Amino acid sequence: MNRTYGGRLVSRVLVLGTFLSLTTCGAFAQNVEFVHLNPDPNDLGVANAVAGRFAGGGVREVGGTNEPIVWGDVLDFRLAPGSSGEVRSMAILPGGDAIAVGNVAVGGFNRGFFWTEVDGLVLMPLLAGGASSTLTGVNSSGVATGQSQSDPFPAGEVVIYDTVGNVLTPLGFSGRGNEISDNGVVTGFRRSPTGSIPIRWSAAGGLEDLELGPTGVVGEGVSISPDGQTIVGRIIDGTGANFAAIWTDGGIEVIGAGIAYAAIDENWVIGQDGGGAFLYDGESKRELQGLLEELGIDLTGWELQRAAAFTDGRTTIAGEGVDDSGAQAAWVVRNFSLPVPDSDGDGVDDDDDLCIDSDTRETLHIGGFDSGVANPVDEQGCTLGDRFAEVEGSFRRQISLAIQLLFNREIRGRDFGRIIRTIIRAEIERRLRR
Ligand SMILES: [Ca+2]
Ligand SMILES: [Ca+2]
Repeated sequence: MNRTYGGRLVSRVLVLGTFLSLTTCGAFAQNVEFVHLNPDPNDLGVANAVAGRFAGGGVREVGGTNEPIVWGDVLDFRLAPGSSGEVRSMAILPGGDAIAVGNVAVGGFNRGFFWTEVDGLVLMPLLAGGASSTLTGVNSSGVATGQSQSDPFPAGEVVIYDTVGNVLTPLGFSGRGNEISDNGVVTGFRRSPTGSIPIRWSAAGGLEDLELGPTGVVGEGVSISPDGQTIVGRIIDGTGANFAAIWTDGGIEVIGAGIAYAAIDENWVIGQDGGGAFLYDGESKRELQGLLEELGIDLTGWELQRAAAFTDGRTTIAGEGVDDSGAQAAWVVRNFSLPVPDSDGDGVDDDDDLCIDSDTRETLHIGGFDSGVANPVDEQGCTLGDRFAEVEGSFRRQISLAIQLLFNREIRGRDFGRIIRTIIRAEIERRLRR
């Protein structure tokens, strides 16, 4: 514990400097926050995972080494300085500590590891007859999955590794576990003579193949929702093209080109397609970059290429892309929510707009006549035009509205005169038409 407190002390000393560097390229709008995780121009970032205040992935430094790294909000952790590797998944343990898993090069072989702030980096033991391994997923109990070379399966056997009890369990088939849900359901792929088959595995249900759909030839489950109900990933058709797929009890749903990388449930899935990072909301795939720009985040010069991981329910998303200097960059978005539409385009979101279909003409029109008076929108989303539309056809109510606006100092005397003249013109026209 002393070490932990020591670490916290160092963190406090470094708070200011690191916080500034983290937020240099951050933009703030409403509550949404976009953070460039590796703003140092010497670092190139990949974000595969996010958990609580941490995000993890890989970073390539000037020396050309892809190191595994965990970015914190106050302190970054280089898990294996000078060694190549990558963080693949993260979770928050019951005590509140973050755990990261991934792989790191040791003596020419990739080795699966887990990392916590308290224990640092710990290599996963090897199976008999194996030299290499990787860990790709971890859940909030510290149970991880991946693959390890073994005697019967030199290409790699799917394993479960309980990092808390240090228990390594081979599952008896060739393939790789990619992610494990909080209730212990594993997804990934198994190797077959025809290629990779997406799978679901649980202690109770054993190994099941997932459907490939009408066009899939091979595929893999990339991730699984925390509750174990929704698996996402990809199928690959006969031409080699990727299609993002969602598997539930109801079978497979293919949501278009690309790869799905993470899911909260079948209606909240992120991934990558030809347009870059996407968010699928149960109805359509939408470009994350466009959604963030709608929320006021300035992403000029950026290209968000992949959305890779969620945490904190639906509100935190991590991934990578190209930053405004053209460098590969890892990013995290916090406090995200879908932008609320502004149907009438008056600048007031539908949720707050009392006049949902405003008259947004620049000037106030009454009975078809242009008064020439400005037609501003108020905080409730109603324009002067909306308010006159409510009393359309009543000369008396139009006049009293104009008087009320004058008394409330919403209009000036000159505008009052113009409005009264317009009301009279409209009234004369109305009577002539009778
Ligand atoms: Ca509006
Ligand atoms: Ca409105």
